[in-house]
Amino acid sequence: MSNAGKTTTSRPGLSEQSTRQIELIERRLFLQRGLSLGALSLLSGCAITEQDSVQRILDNMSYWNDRAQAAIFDPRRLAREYTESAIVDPFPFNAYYSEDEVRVVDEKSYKLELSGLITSRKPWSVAELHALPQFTQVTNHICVEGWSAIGKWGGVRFSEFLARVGADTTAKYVGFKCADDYYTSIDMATALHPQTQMTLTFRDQLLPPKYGYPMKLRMPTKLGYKNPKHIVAMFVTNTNPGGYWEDQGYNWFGGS
Ligand SMILES: Nc1nc2c(c(=O)[nH]1)N[C@H]1C(S)=C(S)[C@@H](COP(=O)(O)O)O[C@H]1N2
Ligand SMILES: [Mo]
Repeated sequence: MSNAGKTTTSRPGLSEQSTRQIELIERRLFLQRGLSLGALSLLSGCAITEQDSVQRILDNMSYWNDRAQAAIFDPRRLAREYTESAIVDPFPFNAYYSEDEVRVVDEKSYKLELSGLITSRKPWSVAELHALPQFTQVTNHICVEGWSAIGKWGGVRFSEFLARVGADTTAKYVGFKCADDYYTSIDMATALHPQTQMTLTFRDQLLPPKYGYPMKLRMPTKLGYKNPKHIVAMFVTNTNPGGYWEDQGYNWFGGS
């Protein structure tokens, strides 16, 4: 998702931030439910006119949505897997910046830092990650910008990595920091889902810089923006760490 070229129509009496949030919500409602904000105000019985009520409605809706999605998430239900003939080529690139600004991480200086509720916090090198047992999956990636694409990713089952480093899997969240300014976080049930992968390869090749070298988290049960690329640090916590787009109004759970 890139902000470039997006215009924000001003709404009388509302700050730019609220206007932007309304636009994000409208977009999501429309994509997910075919609802307009007008329809929502009829349903909720609220005239969406002033700053306070807008903020309250948005916060409550997003919180309600997180709890509802967490409650219906089935940790054993698998996202669909496809045959290799379904792989999209070229696979789309997306980030909050354009492709010529992709962060190129240097293998020699790279360390994956671990912190929070984890017993073995030793940092991991790229080679050490590649030495762990690997699996591949051909799954669909859905971006809220309006595209989806099937790709093939390989890497380490995240639940196995969490067990290996002694993560407290009774904690609520895993947070991620990336080599760019991106950050996000996920619920523990999704972290432990069998298709959640610490991804090291794309189409059987080393993960290219634009798709998140040296490591990204790939979850076919979540929307694109929940899948952090170029992960440099991860931590286990009971305090929701939010995320780059989530903190601007995108739904935190972000299930697909
Ligand atoms: N570090 C980082 N990770 C990120 C992003 C980003 O800007 N920076 N964008 C997210 C979004 S919105 C999408 S759709 C996917 C795009 O992944 P792709 O380039 O492999 O298609 O990466 C996600 N992870
Ligand atoms: Mo996205």
